[in-house]
Amino acid sequence: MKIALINPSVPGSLKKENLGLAYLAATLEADGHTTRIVDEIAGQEVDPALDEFKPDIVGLSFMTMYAPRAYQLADRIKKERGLTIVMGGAHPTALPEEAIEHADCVIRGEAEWAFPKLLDSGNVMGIIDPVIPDDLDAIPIPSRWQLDLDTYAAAGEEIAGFSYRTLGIITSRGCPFRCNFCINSEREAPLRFHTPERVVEELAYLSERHHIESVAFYDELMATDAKRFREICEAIIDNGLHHLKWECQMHAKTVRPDTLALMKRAGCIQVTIGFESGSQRVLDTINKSSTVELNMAAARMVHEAGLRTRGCFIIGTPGETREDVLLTERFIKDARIDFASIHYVTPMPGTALYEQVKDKVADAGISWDKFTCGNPDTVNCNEAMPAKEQIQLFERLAARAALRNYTLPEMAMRALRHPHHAVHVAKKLVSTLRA
Ligand code: B12
Ligand code: SF4
Repeated sequence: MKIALINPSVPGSLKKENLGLAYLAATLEADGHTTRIVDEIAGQEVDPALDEFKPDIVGLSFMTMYAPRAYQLADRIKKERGLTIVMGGAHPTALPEEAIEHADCVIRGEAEWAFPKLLDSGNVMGIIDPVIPDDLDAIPIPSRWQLDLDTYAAAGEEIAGFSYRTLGIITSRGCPFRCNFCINSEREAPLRFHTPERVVEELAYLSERHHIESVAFYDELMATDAKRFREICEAIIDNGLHHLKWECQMHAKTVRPDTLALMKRAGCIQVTIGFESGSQRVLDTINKSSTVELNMAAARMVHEAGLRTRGCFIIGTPGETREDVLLTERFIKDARIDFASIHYVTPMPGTALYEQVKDKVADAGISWDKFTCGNPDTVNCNEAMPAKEQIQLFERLAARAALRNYTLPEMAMRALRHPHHAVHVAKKLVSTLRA
């Protein structure tokens, strides 16, 4: 069969490759099907691609913010071409009853084995809860060749003002923690790992074929199995791939000085940690499985190892007060976070937080494309502060972080590269800091 796999886009989409679709394309091809990824984010147009490829089936992959675009495409393709539509990805997995209104079939969660099996059955209908892969190395290497990797690599990753030619890789799936704003709070999927051999094979391919300077590890958390993580670092060094600069996400509990030293030797330059808040009360409310002390110690260890910290923080969780936000601001300074990413809490479908406030979300009737995690204009989840005050605190913290995140030469470099964006940011900073 011929299957078109569509990656919908919205204005302002991040230019990061959708590896989920590349994994699916690889397993479908291994099962004898012909696939074509049609990637709006890389600038490809759906209609000419479908005219040329003439698929039997169309698959759409999307997170919540892309849902309106995905539904629009699906309805139009059904009406004009009468093709069978299958949906998957974070949003259809969370809200399958909503998605099936625009599709013949929704597969929830990881679909590498389920999608080909479904096509073989000839009964492409309904909502399917698949058996997910347990042995990750058994999944073929994702068909990255079907993605416009040059566009993605060139979009790059910016670290400390420098932009590196970057592509992503996934070395594990799942997370042992259950933060209430994350889909892992509701998802049953166990932790699974690729072997270091497979990781090195993919890294070598990206380095040789796509000439990347840097790699982004898209794992939710990379060091949950400390032994395997150390083996990956050693394999990177042994295979001469430590010229690649990289960053990864860690939980404070998995940060250890000896591991950090090895990571640095293997090319790591930045560690991302979800500190979320400087208030223990907030950390407990969101089920972070960490303490302020542990988070502070982790940030210090990262600094002492000579690596940069990118800290993620969240504002507006239920019960958060002004004092809690001020503690977060204090934490960012005291922990000497190099790059602070400030997010406004958003009840993303599929999370425990969404389950808590879903009636409010339904009443508000806000379009899913507003659910970007940086947009205070969705639903206020926090009764402890008036929405207006909370948004002001969020914008002030985000503005102060933006000023701290770059040194003056780094700001100048960015302004030269993106002059229009620089003017916009400068105006926003001035108005926010004045308020
Ligand atoms: C890597 C990652 C990123 C990367 C790359 C994203 C990308 N282009 O794919 C980066 C860092 C850029 C990113 C950014 C964001 N992300 Co993100 N990200 C992830 C993460 C950790 C892993 C995704 C992944 O690659 N998994 C591995 C692959 C194999 O799985 P997959 O993509 O889900 O695909 C499988 C299935 O979903 C299914 N499937 C997928 N598509 C289709 C299609 C069909 C037809 C079928 C049948 C099946 C199917 O089969 C695939 C193979 O098994 C997930 C967490 C998670 N566990 O999903 C969050 C996650 C997807 N991200 C999320 C969010 C919110 C964001 C941001 C908004 C965060 C922010 N504030 O910046 C941005 C938005 C970016 C944008 N504007 O496009 C949420 C989405 C929640 C939701 N309800 O939509 C998640 C679930 C994390 C969370 N908070 O819980 N993200
Ligand atoms: S540690 Fe990260 S990936 Fe794991 S549940 Fe918390 S936010 Fe999600």
